[in-house]
Amino acid sequence: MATLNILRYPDARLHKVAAPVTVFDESLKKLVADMAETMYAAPGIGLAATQVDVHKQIIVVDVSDRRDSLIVLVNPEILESTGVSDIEEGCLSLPGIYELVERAERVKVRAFDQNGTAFTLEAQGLLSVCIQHEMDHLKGKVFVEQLSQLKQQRIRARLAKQLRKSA
Ligand code: GNR
Ligand code: NI
Repeated sequence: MATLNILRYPDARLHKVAAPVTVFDESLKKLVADMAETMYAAPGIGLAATQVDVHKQIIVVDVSDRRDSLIVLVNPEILESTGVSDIEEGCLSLPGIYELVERAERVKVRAFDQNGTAFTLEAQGLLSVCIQHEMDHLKGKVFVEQLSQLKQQRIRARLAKQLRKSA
């Protein structure tokens, strides 16, 4: 197992659109294990393959307090979404930035696990928001891009300042 490098916003590779997984082989299982290790080490509650510069539809999520409930979603699809959730989001690709994003409160998702077994999942609350956040990464979207231009400008200024301080 290995921890992977997480791309930081702004990086053009975060805007690549992920392709569906077509082969469920050992290399997929290794990538999923490395993504999980990377997410737990960060620490984060989710990670999309896009963030580690792999442009395939693969997500790992664990919103449990004990960090023992890993969910792997390959080729996820939203079947239903209802309600409106306002949960403040963070992102490992934008450390230190937390913002409210409008999301559905509940989603019903169909996906495959790393073995190629299909399943459906009904999620609400933080799990629902996290899955929607990760699925946006697979489409090449970062959560701050849903905010007003003014807020995005402020975030870019904050990130530039962080970068200058760490230099
Ligand atoms: O660790 C993370 N926390 C989080 C909090 C609220 C909503 C979404 C998230 S996902 C984020 C990890 C990450 O960047 N995933 O892409
Ligand atoms: Ni993210």
